[in-house]
Amino acid sequence: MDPKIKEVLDKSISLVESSQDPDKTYLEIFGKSGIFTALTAEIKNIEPANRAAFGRGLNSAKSQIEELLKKKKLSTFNSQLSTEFIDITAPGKKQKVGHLHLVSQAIKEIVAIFTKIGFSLQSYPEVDWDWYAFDSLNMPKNHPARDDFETFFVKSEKNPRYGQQVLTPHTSNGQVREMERVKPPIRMLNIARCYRRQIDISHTPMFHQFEGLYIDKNVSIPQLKGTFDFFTTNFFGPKRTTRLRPHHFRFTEPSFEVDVTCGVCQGRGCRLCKSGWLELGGAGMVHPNVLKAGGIDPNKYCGFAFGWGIERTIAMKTELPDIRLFYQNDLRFLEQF
Ligand code: FA5
Repeated sequence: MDPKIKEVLDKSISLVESSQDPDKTYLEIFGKSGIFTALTAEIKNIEPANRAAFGRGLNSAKSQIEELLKKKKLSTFNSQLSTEFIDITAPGKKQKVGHLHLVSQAIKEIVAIFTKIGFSLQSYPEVDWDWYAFDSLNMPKNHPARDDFETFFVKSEKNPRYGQQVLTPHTSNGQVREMERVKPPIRMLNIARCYRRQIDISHTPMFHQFEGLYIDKNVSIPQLKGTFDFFTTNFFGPKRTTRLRPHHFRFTEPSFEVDVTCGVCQGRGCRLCKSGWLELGGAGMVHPNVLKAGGIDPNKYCGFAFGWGIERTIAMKTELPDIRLFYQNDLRFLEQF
């Protein structure tokens, strides 16, 4: 063995043997300014003919030192174990387990209820064309909902047929898309995020809606009412019921707003609801122009549609005073559900 290598090897062995801290000793030998590292740099000064033998000598010395360090580390660890007290009966640290956000929990529940009566969940774009969000739904160009103080428009090339792109302000954009996808009978449930320029205790700029669409022959308003009562009793409990109030939407005729009896006063009237009823969302019989836009003959088929806000629906079940709480990411609130 080259005398220089032998010298460094001997020095390293004595460093390891007297070491109290093997990790520190490793650095003294192999670290940036370690004795072995300095020796390795010597290789360029060795005669070319002797370099290979010098290299082999370095490798063999390195393995010997590493092996010694490994043994030293183990023996140091064992002696620490024998002097330190470890209570092996102490309970382990519990990992915090999260859970689904309450909106996701409600979505699962809503899907399960509507699946029981034959609705199937579909998914449609949340950035969609003007055509699907407005025009195909019988909404004229000058409709107030199409103003940019109400809807978020996306900077995009105008499509000659489909117009501009918008962040969907409601899930009704799925209606004509579903009519294009399948022929009647249709029983669609579309759940998605919606976006509007609104924020206060009952409005958030991003919220969720669930949209139902049922198209077949001879669909009637009592079927619409029956569907709401089925949902309400399953979601809110057997004591709650719904009522339809006349309203106006461009894409349904007749149109309604759907109210559910207040959970606090069971419909008698209280401080929260005032009248005994709370508004759930919009609904109505699909307008013939919407059926035509979806390629369905309104003389053969008819149907109903409804669109409700999920955050408000949850707020009505849990009596939450402010739906902005859903999106403040405050664990003290979220952990309660
Ligand atoms: C609509 O969006 C219609 N597309 C509903 C519809 C569908 C009617 C099919 C007829 C047929 P409206 O703008 O009223 O309607 O919204 C429906 C529900 O969405 C509201 O009752 C409310 O529950 C919820 N909602 C609306 N805006 C917000 C918001 N900014 N934050 C939270 N929830 C909202």
